Amino acid sequence: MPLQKRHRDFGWLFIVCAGLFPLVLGILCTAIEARHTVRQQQIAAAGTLLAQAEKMSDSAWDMITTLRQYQHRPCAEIEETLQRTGTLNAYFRSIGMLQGDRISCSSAYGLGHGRLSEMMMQPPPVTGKAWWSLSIRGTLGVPARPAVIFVRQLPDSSGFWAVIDGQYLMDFMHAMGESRGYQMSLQFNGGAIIHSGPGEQPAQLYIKSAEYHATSARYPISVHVTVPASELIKSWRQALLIFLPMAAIFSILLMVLTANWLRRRLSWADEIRRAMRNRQFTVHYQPVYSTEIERCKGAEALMRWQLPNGEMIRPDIFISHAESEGMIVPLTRHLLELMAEDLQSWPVEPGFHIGFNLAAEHLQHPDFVQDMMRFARRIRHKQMVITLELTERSLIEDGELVARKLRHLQSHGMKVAIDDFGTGHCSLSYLLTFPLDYLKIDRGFINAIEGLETETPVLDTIITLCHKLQLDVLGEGVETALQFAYLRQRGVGLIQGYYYARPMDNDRLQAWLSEQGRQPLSAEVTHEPELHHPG
Ligand code: G
Ligand code: G
Ligand code: MN
Repeated sequence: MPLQKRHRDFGWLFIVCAGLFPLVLGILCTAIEARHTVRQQQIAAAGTLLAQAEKMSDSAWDMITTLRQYQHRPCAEIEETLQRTGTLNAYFRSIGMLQGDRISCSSAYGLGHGRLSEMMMQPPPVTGKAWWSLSIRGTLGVPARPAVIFVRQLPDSSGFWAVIDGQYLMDFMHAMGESRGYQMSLQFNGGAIIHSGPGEQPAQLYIKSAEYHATSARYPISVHVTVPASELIKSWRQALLIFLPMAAIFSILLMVLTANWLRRRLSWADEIRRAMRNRQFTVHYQPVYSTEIERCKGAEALMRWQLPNGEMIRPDIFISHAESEGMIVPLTRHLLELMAEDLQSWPVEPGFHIGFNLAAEHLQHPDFVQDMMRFARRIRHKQMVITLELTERSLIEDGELVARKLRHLQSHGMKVAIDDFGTGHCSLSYLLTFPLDYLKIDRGFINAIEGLETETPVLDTIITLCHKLQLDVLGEGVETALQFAYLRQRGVGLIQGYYYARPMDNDRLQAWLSEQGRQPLSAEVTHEPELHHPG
Protein backbone atom coordinates (compact mmCIF):
# COMPACT_ATOMS: atom_id res chain seq x y z
CA MET A 1 0.00 0.00 0.00
CA PRO A 2 1.55 3.28 -1.06
CA LEU A 3 0.94 5.28 2.11
CA GLN A 4 2.59 2.82 4.41
CA LYS A 5 5.34 1.89 2.00
CA ARG A 6 6.43 5.46 1.51
CA HIS A 7 6.70 5.93 5.24
CA ARG A 8 8.77 2.84 5.71
CA ASP A 9 11.35 3.77 3.03
CA PHE A 10 11.59 7.23 4.46
CA GLY A 11 11.90 5.86 7.98
CA TRP A 12 14.90 3.66 7.33
CA LEU A 13 16.84 6.62 6.03
CA PHE A 14 15.99 8.52 9.18
CA ILE A 15 17.09 5.71 11.46
CA VAL A 16 20.37 5.19 9.61
CA CYS A 17 21.13 8.91 9.76
CA ALA A 18 20.35 8.97 13.47
CA GLY A 19 22.72 6.06 14.01
CA LEU A 20 25.52 7.63 11.98
CA PHE A 21 25.20 11.04 13.53
CA PRO A 22 26.99 10.39 16.87
CA LEU A 23 29.66 8.33 15.09
CA VAL A 24 30.48 10.98 12.51
CA LEU A 25 30.36 13.70 15.11
CA GLY A 26 32.62 11.65 17.39
CA ILE A 27 35.17 10.96 14.69
CA LEU A 28 35.33 14.65 13.84
CA CYS A 29 35.53 15.79 17.45
CA THR A 30 38.22 13.28 18.41
CA ALA A 31 40.25 14.29 15.35
CA ILE A 32 40.09 17.93 16.41
CA GLU A 33 40.78 17.03 20.03
CA ALA A 34 43.77 14.82 19.11
CA ARG A 35 45.26 17.59 16.99
CA HIS A 36 44.76 20.08 19.78
CA THR A 37 46.42 17.82 22.35
CA VAL A 38 49.37 17.23 20.05
CA ARG A 39 49.72 20.97 19.53
CA GLN A 40 49.82 21.62 23.26
CA GLN A 41 52.53 18.99 23.67
CA GLN A 42 54.47 20.52 20.78
CA ILE A 43 54.31 23.96 22.33
CA ALA A 44 55.50 22.58 25.66
CA ALA A 45 58.37 20.67 24.03
CA ALA A 46 59.46 23.69 21.99
CA GLY A 47 59.41 25.85 25.13
CA THR A 48 61.55 23.39 27.06
CA LEU A 49 64.07 23.12 24.22
CA LEU A 50 64.30 26.89 23.88
CA ALA A 51 64.84 27.28 27.61
CA GLN A 52 67.66 24.75 27.47
CA ALA A 53 69.29 26.50 24.50
CA GLU A 54 68.98 29.85 26.27
CA LYS A 55 70.58 28.38 29.38
CA MET A 56 73.52 27.18 27.31
CA SER A 57 73.84 30.59 25.67
CA ASP A 58 73.82 32.19 29.10
CA SER A 59 76.70 30.03 30.24
CA ALA A 60 78.62 30.64 26.98
CA TRP A 61 78.36 34.41 27.40
CA ASP A 62 79.24 34.10 31.07
CA MET A 63 82.31 32.16 30.05
CA ILE A 64 83.31 34.86 27.57
CA THR A 65 82.86 37.51 30.24
CA THR A 66 85.15 35.51 32.52
CA LEU A 67 87.77 35.29 29.74
CA ARG A 68 88.06 39.10 29.54
CA GLN A 69 90.38 39.10 32.55
CA TYR A 70 93.01 37.44 30.33
CA GLN A 71 92.75 40.03 27.60
CA HIS A 72 96.30 41.34 27.62
CA ARG A 73 98.12 38.21 28.75
CA PRO A 74 100.23 36.12 26.33
CA CYS A 75 98.78 32.79 25.30
CA ALA A 76 101.58 30.69 26.75
CA GLU A 77 100.77 32.08 30.15
CA ILE A 78 97.06 31.42 30.10
CA GLU A 79 96.80 28.31 27.87
CA GLU A 80 96.70 25.95 30.80
CA THR A 81 94.07 28.00 32.61
CA LEU A 82 91.98 28.07 29.46
CA GLN A 83 92.25 24.29 29.10
CA ARG A 84 91.18 23.77 32.69
CA THR A 85 88.32 26.24 32.50
CA GLY A 86 87.08 24.80 29.22
CA THR A 87 87.18 21.23 30.44
CA LEU A 88 85.67 21.78 33.86
CA ASN A 89 82.66 23.70 32.64
CA ALA A 90 79.85 21.71 31.14
CA TYR A 91 78.89 21.99 27.49
CA PHE A 92 82.13 23.48 26.14
CA ARG A 93 84.13 21.95 23.33
CA SER A 94 86.69 24.72 23.38
CA ILE A 95 87.21 28.32 24.37
CA GLY A 96 89.83 30.84 23.37
CA MET A 97 91.01 34.27 22.30
CA LEU A 98 91.10 36.05 18.95
CA GLN A 99 93.41 38.53 17.36
CA GLY A 100 91.72 39.93 14.29
CA ASP A 101 90.40 36.86 12.52
CA ARG A 102 93.16 34.63 13.89
CA ILE A 103 92.82 32.39 16.88
CA SER A 104 95.47 33.61 19.25
CA CYS A 105 94.85 31.12 22.00
CA SER A 106 92.69 27.97 22.42
CA SER A 107 91.80 25.50 25.10
CA ALA A 108 91.66 22.75 22.51
CA TYR A 109 94.60 20.51 23.03
CA GLY A 110 97.20 20.62 20.29
CA LEU A 111 95.20 22.75 17.93
CA GLY A 112 97.27 25.06 15.76
CA HIS A 113 96.52 28.75 15.89
CA GLY A 114 94.73 29.07 12.57
CA ARG A 115 92.02 31.37 11.40
CA LEU A 116 88.56 31.53 12.95
CA SER A 117 87.02 30.53 9.59
CA GLU A 118 89.21 27.43 9.53
CA MET A 119 88.20 26.38 13.01
CA MET A 120 84.50 26.84 12.33
CA MET A 121 84.84 25.41 8.81
CA GLN A 122 82.95 28.31 7.26
CA PRO A 123 83.37 32.04 6.96
CA PRO A 124 82.16 33.94 10.03
CA PRO A 125 78.88 35.72 9.47
CA VAL A 126 78.87 39.37 8.52
CA THR A 127 76.77 40.73 11.34
CA GLY A 128 78.44 44.06 12.02
CA LYS A 129 77.98 43.27 15.67
CA ALA A 130 80.49 42.79 18.42
CA TRP A 131 78.52 39.86 19.84
CA TRP A 132 77.36 37.00 17.73
CA SER A 133 76.56 33.32 17.89
CA LEU A 134 76.01 30.75 15.16
CA SER A 135 75.19 27.11 14.90
CA ILE A 136 77.74 25.27 12.73
CA ARG A 137 78.06 21.82 11.19
CA GLY A 138 81.30 21.08 13.03
CA THR A 139 84.71 22.41 14.04
CA LEU A 140 88.16 21.58 12.75
CA GLY A 141 88.76 19.33 15.76
CA VAL A 142 85.35 17.58 15.59
CA PRO A 143 84.17 18.11 12.04
CA ALA A 144 81.27 15.64 12.08
CA ARG A 145 79.37 16.96 15.07
CA PRO A 146 77.46 20.22 15.14
CA ALA A 147 78.34 22.95 17.55
CA VAL A 148 77.42 26.49 18.45
CA ILE A 149 80.02 29.19 18.40
CA PHE A 150 79.83 32.37 20.48
CA VAL A 151 82.14 35.29 19.62
CA ARG A 152 82.80 38.59 21.38
CA GLN A 153 84.96 41.08 19.48
CA LEU A 154 86.60 43.97 21.32
CA PRO A 155 87.35 47.38 19.79
CA ASP A 156 91.12 46.71 19.81
CA SER A 157 90.50 43.81 17.34
CA SER A 158 91.13 41.23 20.03
CA GLY A 159 88.25 39.00 21.03
CA PHE A 160 87.03 35.83 22.77
CA TRP A 161 85.19 32.79 21.63
CA ALA A 162 83.49 29.74 23.08
CA VAL A 163 82.23 26.65 21.25
CA ILE A 164 79.45 24.63 22.79
CA ASP A 165 79.22 21.07 21.68
CA GLY A 166 75.99 20.27 19.80
CA GLN A 167 75.84 16.83 21.40
CA TYR A 168 74.22 18.25 24.52
CA LEU A 169 71.42 19.77 22.53
CA MET A 170 71.05 16.67 20.37
CA ASP A 171 70.84 14.44 23.45
CA PHE A 172 68.35 16.78 25.03
CA MET A 173 66.11 16.82 21.93
CA HIS A 174 66.46 13.07 21.61
CA ALA A 175 65.42 12.50 25.23
CA MET A 176 62.40 14.77 24.89
CA GLY A 177 61.19 13.68 21.49
CA GLU A 178 61.91 9.99 21.32
CA SER A 179 58.89 8.66 23.22
CA ARG A 180 56.47 10.73 21.11
CA GLY A 181 58.28 10.37 17.82
CA TYR A 182 58.92 14.09 17.52
CA GLN A 183 61.43 15.50 15.12
CA MET A 184 63.06 18.49 16.80
CA SER A 185 65.63 20.89 15.47
CA LEU A 186 67.17 24.19 16.41
CA GLN A 187 69.21 26.88 14.78
CA PHE A 188 71.31 29.74 16.08
CA ASN A 189 71.17 32.84 13.94
CA GLY A 190 70.08 30.97 10.82
CA GLY A 191 73.16 28.76 10.91
CA ALA A 192 73.44 25.00 10.59
CA ILE A 193 70.43 23.03 11.71
CA ILE A 194 71.00 20.86 14.74
CA HIS A 195 68.44 18.11 14.84
CA SER A 196 67.55 14.84 16.43
CA GLY A 197 64.97 12.19 15.85
CA PRO A 198 63.97 10.32 12.73
CA GLY A 199 64.27 11.98 9.35
CA GLU A 200 61.41 12.98 7.08
CA GLN A 201 58.50 10.56 7.00
CA PRO A 202 56.05 10.17 4.16
CA ALA A 203 52.63 11.77 4.66
CA GLN A 204 49.93 9.26 5.57
CA LEU A 205 46.38 9.20 4.28
CA TYR A 206 46.18 12.88 3.45
CA ILE A 207 47.11 13.76 7.01
CA LYS A 208 49.99 16.19 7.07
CA SER A 209 52.52 16.14 9.89
CA ALA A 210 52.03 18.96 12.36
CA GLU A 211 54.81 21.55 12.57
CA TYR A 212 55.47 24.07 15.29
CA HIS A 213 58.03 26.84 15.22
CA ALA A 214 59.16 29.07 18.11
CA THR A 215 61.87 31.65 18.63
CA SER A 216 63.64 32.95 21.69
CA ALA A 217 62.99 36.47 22.90
CA ARG A 218 66.53 36.79 24.26
CA TYR A 219 68.76 35.12 21.72
CA PRO A 220 68.59 34.49 17.97
CA ILE A 221 67.48 30.92 18.54
CA SER A 222 64.67 29.25 16.65
CA VAL A 223 63.31 25.76 17.27
CA HIS A 224 61.10 23.44 15.21
CA VAL A 225 59.03 20.61 16.58
CA THR A 226 57.43 18.34 13.98
CA VAL A 227 54.98 15.61 14.88
CA PRO A 228 54.70 13.01 12.13
CA ALA A 229 51.29 11.97 10.78
CA SER A 230 51.72 8.53 12.30
CA GLU A 231 51.85 10.14 15.74
CA LEU A 232 48.78 12.23 15.02
CA ILE A 233 46.88 9.14 14.00
CA LYS A 234 48.08 7.30 17.07
CA SER A 235 46.74 9.93 19.43
CA TRP A 236 43.52 10.14 17.41
CA ARG A 237 43.13 6.40 17.71
CA GLN A 238 43.58 6.62 21.47
CA ALA A 239 40.90 9.29 21.73
CA LEU A 240 38.60 7.19 19.56
CA LEU A 241 39.15 4.14 21.74
CA ILE A 242 37.83 6.04 24.73
CA PHE A 243 35.04 7.71 22.79
CA LEU A 244 33.77 4.92 20.52
CA PRO A 245 31.95 2.80 23.13
CA MET A 246 30.14 5.93 24.26
CA ALA A 247 29.30 6.89 20.69
CA ALA A 248 28.01 3.39 20.01
CA ILE A 249 25.66 3.62 22.99
CA PHE A 250 24.49 7.05 21.84
CA SER A 251 24.08 5.75 18.34
CA ILE A 252 21.87 2.87 19.44
CA LEU A 253 19.90 5.11 21.77
CA LEU A 254 19.28 7.64 19.05
CA MET A 255 18.24 4.95 16.59
CA VAL A 256 15.77 3.47 19.06
CA LEU A 257 14.37 6.91 19.82
CA THR A 258 14.08 7.74 16.14
CA ALA A 259 12.41 4.44 15.34
CA ASN A 260 9.98 5.01 18.18
CA TRP A 261 9.29 8.54 17.11
CA LEU A 262 8.74 7.41 13.53
CA ARG A 263 6.43 4.62 14.56
CA ARG A 264 4.38 7.02 16.60
CA ARG A 265 4.49 9.76 14.04
CA LEU A 266 3.69 7.56 11.09
CA SER A 267 1.13 5.36 12.77
CA TRP A 268 -2.29 5.15 11.21
CA ALA A 269 -3.76 6.68 14.33
CA ASP A 270 -1.66 9.83 13.86
CA GLU A 271 -2.29 9.91 10.13
CA ILE A 272 -6.02 9.66 10.71
CA ARG A 273 -5.92 12.32 13.40
CA ARG A 274 -4.03 14.65 11.09
CA ALA A 275 -6.33 13.86 8.17
CA MET A 276 -9.35 14.78 10.31
CA ARG A 277 -7.71 18.08 11.25
CA ASN A 278 -6.88 18.83 7.64
CA ARG A 279 -10.34 17.82 6.43
CA GLN A 280 -9.08 15.08 4.16
CA PHE A 281 -12.15 12.96 4.90
CA THR A 282 -15.35 13.42 2.99
CA VAL A 283 -18.59 11.51 2.93
CA HIS A 284 -20.06 9.86 -0.11
CA TYR A 285 -23.66 8.70 -0.13
CA GLN A 286 -25.19 5.73 -1.89
CA PRO A 287 -28.94 5.98 -2.52
CA VAL A 288 -31.33 3.20 -1.45
CA TYR A 289 -34.38 2.47 -3.59
CA SER A 290 -37.73 1.45 -2.21
CA THR A 291 -39.72 -0.94 -4.42
CA GLU A 292 -42.79 0.04 -2.45
CA ILE A 293 -42.83 3.79 -3.02
CA GLU A 294 -40.81 3.40 -6.25
CA ARG A 295 -38.35 6.12 -5.52
CA CYS A 296 -35.28 6.84 -3.42
CA LYS A 297 -36.04 6.12 0.21
CA GLY A 298 -32.68 6.74 1.82
CA ALA A 299 -28.91 6.76 1.56
CA GLU A 300 -25.94 5.14 3.22
CA ALA A 301 -22.99 7.29 4.24
CA LEU A 302 -19.59 5.94 3.21
CA MET A 303 -16.42 7.54 4.24
CA ARG A 304 -13.75 8.62 1.75
CA TRP A 305 -10.14 9.67 2.42
CA GLN A 306 -8.29 11.68 -0.15
CA LEU A 307 -4.65 12.68 0.39
CA PRO A 308 -3.52 16.18 -0.66
CA ASN A 309 -1.79 14.62 -3.68
CA GLY A 310 -5.14 13.30 -4.88
CA GLU A 311 -4.47 9.70 -3.90
CA MET A 312 -7.42 7.87 -2.34
CA ILE A 313 -6.98 5.51 0.57
CA ARG A 314 -9.41 2.63 0.41
CA PRO A 315 -12.02 2.68 3.18
CA ASP A 316 -11.74 -1.02 4.00
CA ILE A 317 -8.05 -0.36 4.75
CA PHE A 318 -8.29 2.78 6.84
CA ILE A 319 -11.44 1.60 8.62
CA SER A 320 -9.79 -1.62 9.75
CA HIS A 321 -6.70 0.31 10.90
CA ALA A 322 -8.88 2.81 12.70
CA GLU A 323 -10.60 -0.12 14.40
CA SER A 324 -7.34 -1.77 15.45
CA GLU A 325 -5.67 1.46 16.63
CA GLY A 326 -8.55 2.76 18.68
CA MET A 327 -9.48 5.51 16.22
CA ILE A 328 -12.85 4.25 15.02
CA VAL A 329 -14.85 6.17 17.66
CA PRO A 330 -13.25 9.57 16.91
CA LEU A 331 -13.46 8.82 13.19
CA THR A 332 -17.16 7.97 13.39
CA ARG A 333 -17.80 11.13 15.40
CA HIS A 334 -15.98 13.01 12.66
CA LEU A 335 -18.18 11.28 10.09
CA LEU A 336 -21.30 12.39 11.94
CA GLU A 337 -19.95 15.93 12.09
CA LEU A 338 -19.40 15.97 8.32
CA MET A 339 -22.78 14.37 7.67
CA ALA A 340 -24.58 16.90 9.84
CA GLU A 341 -23.04 19.66 7.73
CA ASP A 342 -23.94 17.93 4.45
CA LEU A 343 -27.50 16.99 5.36
CA GLN A 344 -28.59 20.55 6.14
CA SER A 345 -29.33 21.30 2.49
CA TRP A 346 -30.64 17.93 1.28
CA PRO A 347 -33.86 18.16 -0.77
CA VAL A 348 -35.62 15.28 0.97
CA GLU A 349 -38.98 14.73 2.59
CA PRO A 350 -39.49 13.70 6.21
CA GLY A 351 -38.95 9.99 6.73
CA PHE A 352 -35.93 9.78 4.43
CA HIS A 353 -33.51 7.16 5.78
CA ILE A 354 -29.94 8.12 6.46
CA GLY A 355 -27.73 5.17 7.35
CA PHE A 356 -24.14 4.86 8.46
CA ASN A 357 -21.87 2.07 9.61
CA LEU A 358 -21.02 1.52 13.25
CA ALA A 359 -18.15 -0.48 14.66
CA ALA A 360 -18.60 -2.80 17.62
CA GLU A 361 -16.22 -0.72 19.71
CA HIS A 362 -18.41 2.32 19.32
CA LEU A 363 -21.54 0.41 20.35
CA GLN A 364 -19.75 -0.61 23.54
CA HIS A 365 -18.43 2.89 24.19
CA PRO A 366 -19.95 4.69 27.21
CA ASP A 367 -20.67 7.76 25.05
CA PHE A 368 -22.38 5.84 22.26
CA VAL A 369 -25.94 6.90 23.04
CA GLN A 370 -24.83 10.47 23.64
CA ASP A 371 -22.98 10.57 20.29
CA MET A 372 -26.05 9.31 18.41
CA MET A 373 -28.39 11.70 20.21
CA ARG A 374 -26.15 14.66 19.46
CA PHE A 375 -26.23 13.79 15.77
CA ALA A 376 -29.98 13.37 15.88
CA ARG A 377 -30.37 16.80 17.44
CA ARG A 378 -28.20 18.41 14.78
CA ILE A 379 -30.40 17.12 11.92
CA ARG A 380 -33.70 17.10 13.80
CA HIS A 381 -35.35 19.68 11.55
CA LYS A 382 -34.83 17.43 8.50
CA GLN A 383 -36.95 14.73 10.21
CA MET A 384 -34.87 11.94 8.76
CA VAL A 385 -34.81 8.39 10.03
CA ILE A 386 -31.37 7.57 11.33
CA THR A 387 -30.34 4.01 10.52
CA LEU A 388 -27.56 2.39 12.52
CA GLU A 389 -25.79 -0.30 10.51
CA LEU A 390 -24.16 -2.95 12.65
CA THR A 391 -21.47 -5.04 10.96
CA GLU A 392 -20.39 -8.42 12.11
CA ARG A 393 -16.76 -7.80 11.36
CA SER A 394 -15.93 -7.59 15.02
CA LEU A 395 -17.85 -9.37 17.70
CA ILE A 396 -20.13 -7.28 19.85
CA GLU A 397 -19.50 -8.16 23.47
CA ASP A 398 -21.87 -7.42 26.28
CA GLY A 399 -24.80 -7.85 23.88
CA GLU A 400 -27.46 -7.18 26.52
CA LEU A 401 -26.12 -3.74 27.38
CA VAL A 402 -25.76 -2.82 23.69
CA ALA A 403 -29.27 -4.10 23.05
CA ARG A 404 -30.59 -1.82 25.79
CA LYS A 405 -28.82 1.18 24.28
CA LEU A 406 -30.24 0.34 20.85
CA ARG A 407 -33.76 0.03 22.23
CA HIS A 408 -33.32 3.43 23.82
CA LEU A 409 -32.27 4.94 20.49
CA GLN A 410 -35.16 3.18 18.73
CA SER A 411 -37.51 4.85 21.15
CA HIS A 412 -36.17 8.10 19.70
CA GLY A 413 -37.07 7.04 16.18
CA MET A 414 -33.83 5.45 15.03
CA LYS A 415 -33.65 2.18 13.11
CA VAL A 416 -31.20 -0.64 13.57
CA ALA A 417 -29.95 -2.76 10.69
CA ILE A 418 -27.57 -5.70 10.35
CA ASP A 419 -25.09 -4.93 7.60
CA ASP A 420 -23.51 -7.53 5.27
CA PHE A 421 -25.87 -10.13 6.69
CA GLY A 422 -24.63 -13.67 6.31
CA THR A 423 -20.92 -12.98 6.09
CA GLY A 424 -20.14 -12.58 9.79
CA HIS A 425 -19.83 -15.22 12.43
CA CYS A 426 -22.88 -14.57 14.54
CA SER A 427 -25.61 -13.42 12.21
CA LEU A 428 -28.25 -15.63 13.65
CA SER A 429 -27.45 -14.86 17.26
CA TYR A 430 -27.68 -11.16 16.43
CA LEU A 431 -31.24 -11.80 15.35
CA LEU A 432 -32.00 -12.97 18.85
CA THR A 433 -29.92 -10.47 20.82
CA PHE A 434 -30.58 -7.16 19.12
CA PRO A 435 -33.75 -5.28 18.43
CA LEU A 436 -33.52 -5.13 14.64
CA ASP A 437 -35.58 -3.18 12.13
CA TYR A 438 -34.03 -4.48 8.99
CA LEU A 439 -31.46 -6.62 7.47
CA LYS A 440 -29.03 -5.89 4.65
CA ILE A 441 -28.26 -9.00 2.67
CA ASP A 442 -24.61 -9.18 1.65
CA ARG A 443 -23.90 -8.81 -2.05
CA GLY A 444 -22.36 -12.29 -2.10
CA PHE A 445 -25.84 -13.78 -1.90
CA ILE A 446 -27.20 -11.37 -4.49
CA ASN A 447 -24.41 -12.41 -6.85
CA ALA A 448 -25.66 -15.96 -6.64
CA ILE A 449 -28.85 -15.06 -8.52
CA GLU A 450 -28.87 -16.94 -11.82
CA GLY A 451 -32.30 -16.43 -13.28
CA LEU A 452 -35.63 -14.97 -12.41
CA GLU A 453 -37.24 -18.40 -12.12
CA THR A 454 -34.20 -20.27 -10.82
CA GLU A 455 -34.11 -20.81 -7.09
CA THR A 456 -31.31 -19.27 -5.06
CA PRO A 457 -31.71 -21.34 -1.91
CA VAL A 458 -29.68 -19.41 0.66
CA LEU A 459 -30.88 -16.02 -0.54
CA ASP A 460 -34.45 -17.23 -0.66
CA THR A 461 -34.15 -18.58 2.86
CA ILE A 462 -32.76 -15.31 4.18
CA ILE A 463 -35.62 -13.40 2.55
CA THR A 464 -38.16 -15.80 4.04
CA LEU A 465 -36.49 -15.48 7.42
CA CYS A 466 -36.83 -11.70 7.27
CA HIS A 467 -40.47 -11.94 6.40
CA LYS A 468 -41.13 -14.37 9.24
CA LEU A 469 -39.30 -12.10 11.69
CA GLN A 470 -41.18 -9.13 10.22
CA LEU A 471 -37.92 -7.39 9.36
CA ASP A 472 -37.51 -5.07 6.42
CA VAL A 473 -35.03 -6.48 3.97
CA LEU A 474 -32.48 -4.73 1.79
CA GLY A 475 -30.47 -6.25 -1.06
CA GLU A 476 -26.90 -4.93 -1.24
CA GLY A 477 -24.66 -4.74 -4.27
CA VAL A 478 -27.43 -5.04 -6.84
CA GLU A 479 -25.70 -4.60 -10.16
CA THR A 480 -28.08 -5.99 -12.79
CA ALA A 481 -31.67 -5.64 -13.81
CA LEU A 482 -32.06 -9.36 -13.23
CA GLN A 483 -30.94 -9.11 -9.64
CA PHE A 484 -33.26 -6.15 -9.15
CA ALA A 485 -36.23 -7.95 -10.71
CA TYR A 486 -35.54 -11.10 -8.72
CA LEU A 487 -35.44 -9.30 -5.40
CA ARG A 488 -38.49 -7.17 -6.13
CA GLN A 489 -40.42 -10.25 -7.15
CA ARG A 490 -39.61 -11.95 -3.84
CA GLY A 491 -40.66 -8.99 -1.75
CA VAL A 492 -37.33 -7.36 -1.00
CA GLY A 493 -38.47 -3.83 -0.28
CA LEU A 494 -35.14 -2.01 -0.41
CA ILE A 495 -32.43 -2.10 -3.06
CA GLN A 496 -28.91 -0.70 -2.95
CA GLY A 497 -26.24 -1.12 -5.59
CA TYR A 498 -24.64 0.17 -8.75
CA TYR A 499 -27.72 -0.76 -10.73
CA TYR A 500 -29.61 1.95 -8.96
CA ALA A 501 -26.89 4.43 -8.05
CA ARG A 502 -23.26 4.54 -7.16
CA PRO A 503 -21.99 6.34 -4.06
CA MET A 504 -21.76 10.10 -4.80
CA ASP A 505 -20.28 13.11 -3.11
CA ASN A 506 -22.57 15.57 -1.38
CA ASP A 507 -23.01 17.96 -4.31
CA ARG A 508 -23.70 15.27 -6.87
CA LEU A 509 -26.06 13.47 -4.55
CA GLN A 510 -28.16 16.57 -3.94
CA ALA A 511 -28.57 17.09 -7.67
CA TRP A 512 -29.32 13.41 -8.08
CA LEU A 513 -31.96 13.44 -5.34
CA SER A 514 -33.84 16.26 -7.08
CA GLU A 515 -33.82 14.39 -10.40
CA GLN A 516 -33.36 10.63 -10.66
CA GLY A 517 -34.12 10.20 -6.97
CA ARG A 518 -37.79 10.89 -7.65
CA GLN A 519 -38.06 8.48 -10.59
CA PRO A 520 -39.15 4.85 -10.39
CA LEU A 521 -36.54 2.25 -11.29
CA SER A 522 -37.55 -0.01 -14.13
CA ALA A 523 -36.36 -3.56 -14.36
CA GLU A 524 -35.62 -3.74 -18.05
CA VAL A 525 -34.83 -7.40 -17.95
CA THR A 526 -36.59 -8.11 -21.24
CA HIS A 527 -33.21 -8.27 -22.95
CA GLU A 528 -32.06 -11.11 -20.77
CA PRO A 529 -32.63 -14.66 -22.07
CA GLU A 530 -34.24 -15.97 -18.87
CA LEU A 531 -37.27 -13.78 -19.38
CA HIS A 532 -38.28 -15.45 -22.63
CA HIS A 533 -39.76 -18.23 -20.55
CA PRO A 534 -43.40 -17.57 -19.86
CA GLY A 535 -44.24 -16.72 -16.25
O1 G B 1 -17.83 1.86 -0.44
P1 G B 1 -16.91 1.27 0.34
O2 G B 1 -15.69 0.89 -0.41
O3 G B 1 -16.86 2.54 1.03
O4 G B 1 -16.91 0.50 1.66
C1 G B 1 -15.87 -0.33 2.13
C2 G B 1 -16.10 -0.79 3.54
O5 G B 1 -15.87 0.28 4.43
C3 G B 1 -17.54 -1.23 3.74
O6 G B 1 -17.54 -2.47 4.42
C4 G B 1 -18.15 -0.16 4.61
O7 G B 1 -19.04 -0.74 5.51
C5 G B 1 -16.95 0.40 5.32
N1 G B 1 -17.16 1.80 5.65
C6 G B 1 -17.22 2.85 4.83
N2 G B 1 -17.43 3.99 5.51
C7 G B 1 -17.49 3.62 6.83
C8 G B 1 -17.68 4.31 8.03
O8 G B 1 -17.87 5.50 8.08
N3 G B 1 -17.66 3.60 9.21
C9 G B 1 -17.45 2.26 9.20
N4 G B 1 -17.43 1.63 10.38
N5 G B 1 -17.27 1.57 8.08
C10 G B 1 -17.31 2.23 6.90
O1 G C 1 -20.23 -3.04 3.95
P1 G C 1 -21.15 -1.96 3.42
O2 G C 1 -22.41 -2.50 2.88
O3 G C 1 -21.31 -0.85 4.41
O4 G C 1 -20.35 -1.28 2.25
C1 G C 1 -20.87 -1.00 1.04
C2 G C 1 -19.78 -1.19 0.06
O5 G C 1 -20.28 -1.79 -1.11
C3 G C 1 -19.15 0.11 -0.39
O6 G C 1 -17.82 -0.15 -0.60
C4 G C 1 -19.80 0.37 -1.71
O7 G C 1 -18.98 1.18 -2.55
C5 G C 1 -19.95 -1.02 -2.24
N1 G C 1 -21.02 -1.17 -3.19
C6 G C 1 -22.19 -0.54 -3.23
N2 G C 1 -22.95 -0.98 -4.27
C7 G C 1 -22.21 -1.90 -4.92
C8 G C 1 -22.42 -2.73 -6.06
O8 G C 1 -23.45 -2.68 -6.72
N3 G C 1 -21.43 -3.56 -6.42
C9 G C 1 -20.28 -3.65 -5.73
N4 G C 1 -19.33 -4.49 -6.14
N5 G C 1 -20.03 -2.89 -4.64
C10 G C 1 -20.98 -2.03 -4.24
MN1 MN D 1 -23.03 -0.54 5.26
